[in-house]
Amino acid sequence: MPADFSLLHRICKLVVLLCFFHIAVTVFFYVRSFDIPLAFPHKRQSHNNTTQSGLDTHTVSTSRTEWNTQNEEGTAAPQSEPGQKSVTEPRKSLEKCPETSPLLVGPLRVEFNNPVSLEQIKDENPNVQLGGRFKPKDCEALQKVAIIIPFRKRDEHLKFWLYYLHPILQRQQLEYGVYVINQDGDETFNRAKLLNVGYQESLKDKDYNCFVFSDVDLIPMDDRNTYKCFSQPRHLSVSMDKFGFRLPYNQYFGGVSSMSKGQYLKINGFPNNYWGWGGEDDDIYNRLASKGMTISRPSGDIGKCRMIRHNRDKQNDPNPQRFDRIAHTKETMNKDGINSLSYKLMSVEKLDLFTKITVDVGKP
Ligand SMILES: *[C@@H]1O[C@H](CO)[C@@H](O)[C@H](O)[C@H]1NC(C)=O
Ligand SMILES: *[C@@H]1O[C@H](CO)[C@@H](O)[C@H](O)[C@H]1NC(C)=O
Ligand SMILES: [Mn+2]
Repeated sequence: MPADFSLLHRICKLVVLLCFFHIAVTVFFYVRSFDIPLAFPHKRQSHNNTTQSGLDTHTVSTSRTEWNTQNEEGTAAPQSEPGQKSVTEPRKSLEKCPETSPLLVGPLRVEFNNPVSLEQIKDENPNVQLGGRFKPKDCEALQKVAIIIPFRKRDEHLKFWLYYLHPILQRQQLEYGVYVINQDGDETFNRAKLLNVGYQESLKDKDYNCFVFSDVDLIPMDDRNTYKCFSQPRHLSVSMDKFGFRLPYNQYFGGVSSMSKGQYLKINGFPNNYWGWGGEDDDIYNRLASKGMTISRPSGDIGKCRMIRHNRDKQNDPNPQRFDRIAHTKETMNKDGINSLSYKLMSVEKLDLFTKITVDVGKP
């Protein structure tokens, strides 16, 4: 009898212990998934050990409150056009689109298991015009956005990008064009220079007032993460699966970002001399900070995105000069940028779902 009782006692203890363990695990994962900026409140670029030179005075605010207010502000800087409504042609002028599109659906499922074809994407997006252009039918878009994608030999990724992004961008009621900037030849890749080329070439097409710079392998997981511009430069890919849905460091500006024309010109565009992987995004951050700008971001939840897994590209090894370069952004940025850009245009192809611009950017 007493033996049975002690056995029961032990089982009970075990059950209680298991319960505690379960709760602890649940709480741990709940807290972990909670939010990004609280994770590394004071470290700067520690994971790839860059040091910033003298530009540190402008810390990016990551307090929750500021993040949220910046999230809410939908107002963009790029209002260069006079806002006068034409009285003479009332039938042509549409109402402005609302600040928040009513077509948004929120979180999206994104996966890369089944390949997609250009035909299929075209059929599913009948309103996308030649060159990958779109504007809403029923209202006048608040911004004209050029989406710039630096590219070389990533056709499979591009298909997924087009498959996911065209429907999202249309639901966001943007007037937009997709520009794939293809680096010609097999020299070392130069992401930032390709972005400069995209800025310059897209403006030959239309008077865009906002530029979104996106890697080809990044797909947003929520359509409330609007691909438009804000009163401060915007970082859109804030919680990538690659980094465990966290921001790797507060100054991180890689992946997907947006800038109004004014913001872009204020920093003289991007550096042209970062050959190979890494650092160019930190240089861009230094440029922004040195001009007194801060980074606007969506919340970690809305800013979730997936990266298509891949091996490192050939001719895109880590750039050994990058640490030295980003230490001198402040001295170099005025002479190296959109004002010193030179390249050789090889071809411009207006395809069904995007405009493909092939360019020779030279070599290191
Ligand atoms: C960090 O810096 C040290 C010394 O400068 C260098 O040897 C090391 O490779 C760097 N680590 C990374 C991840 O870049
Ligand atoms: C540091 O790592 C981030 C994220 O991988 C990358 O975007 C950035 O270019 C790196 N910076 C340097 C200097 O290597
Ligand atoms: Mn990638």
